[in-house]
Amino acid sequence: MTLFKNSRPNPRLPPYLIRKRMQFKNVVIQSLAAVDAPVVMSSAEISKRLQPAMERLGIRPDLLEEISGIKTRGFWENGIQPSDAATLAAENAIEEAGVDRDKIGVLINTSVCRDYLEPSTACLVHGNLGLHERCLNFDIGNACLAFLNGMDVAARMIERGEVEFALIVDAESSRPITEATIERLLQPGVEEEQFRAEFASLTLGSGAAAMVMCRRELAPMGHSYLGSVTRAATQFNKLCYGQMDRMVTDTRVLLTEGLKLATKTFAAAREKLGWVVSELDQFIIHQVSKAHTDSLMKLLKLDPDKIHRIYPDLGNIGPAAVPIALAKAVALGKVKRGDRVALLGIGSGLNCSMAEIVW
Ligand code: MYA
Repeated sequence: MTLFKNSRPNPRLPPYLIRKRMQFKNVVIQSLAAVDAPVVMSSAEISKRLQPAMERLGIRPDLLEEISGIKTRGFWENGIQPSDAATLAAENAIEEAGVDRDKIGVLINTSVCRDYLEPSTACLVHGNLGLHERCLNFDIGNACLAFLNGMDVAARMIERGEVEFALIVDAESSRPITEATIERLLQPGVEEEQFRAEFASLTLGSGAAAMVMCRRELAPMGHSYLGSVTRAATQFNKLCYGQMDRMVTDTRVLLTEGLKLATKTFAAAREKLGWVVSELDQFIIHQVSKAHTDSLMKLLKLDPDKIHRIYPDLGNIGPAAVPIALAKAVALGKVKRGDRVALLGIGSGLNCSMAEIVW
């Protein structure tokens, strides 16, 4: 899915930009593309495959779907690497932007999943796209938060005049970890403790996203990126850790401490970005599960109509979740031109960032 033709200038930008402390005056989002992974895997199917283990451990069969709220997630076809999916999303975003690819000055890949430990996924995507030799390319790794970090780094380079156009990409592939987790949990010696520790791995989904950002004068109809705030709580850096085939999560403490950090970061956004809950039109939240979304909504007193949920169909797609949720909210008309949109990201570590755009 690619998005939006730039058709009208942004009507709501000037008055309130004057009021607030903007970090970026010259940065816009020119295009955004989201690609769904085509192979649908339901929670019912995963639970069916895990039935012998769940029965033996006395875990109710509907737990995964009922408690997490995740009905399905996507997988890529076998053999599709993260760099392939990221390239696909990037091609869509470049086409939508209509940008000459030789003018892209930096490519940032933010995927958790990767083809190899080295080289970087960014350089595989750079090569696939045939970007210019002058185009800087690198990965940013920060768990589920990296796409927001990528946007912020790109924005700094654009604002400083170092590059005109930046491309941020992300692609996640949850098939390997889901398959490996199911196989492991079916082993005869597995106890409830291990099942609980690996439960979160079953909520992961696949997908890809790409965004072109540039200097405002190059895309006057673009969507303003205003800035972000971030907070860290790295005393909790072992609550969720993983490899391509195994992730271990303390789901309860992660939820509690994640919410505390989100509250702290939201307070920073009130202070630095001038946020008032009722004045923001849409909240694009990192998609973890029903429990996380409902708790955050209650805590920050967010209007449920202002939160677009993609986890029921797509699961937790890591750093791709925020750009994909934004793309889908735009496509559905939930985010309209001129809307003030809060991007709320959180990642294992724990790190939390919140950014504002004016669509
Ligand atoms: S890291 C990935 C993290 N992903 C997850 O943790 C997803 C899975 N977790 C969940 O869906 C919830 O936490 C669950 C608990 C459902 C687990 N294994 O009242 P409860 C049973 C098996 O305690 P809740 C990332 O994305 C329990 O026995 N079963 O449930 C980045 C009970 O069963 P029963 C389990 O606390 C960082 C039932 O569930 C487990 O509401 C994200 C209900 O129990 C388990 N491990 O949910 C940071 N645990 O009914 C966090 C419980 O039969 C962000 N059960 O007695 C937080 C803020 C959100 C966004 C912020 C944006 C800025």
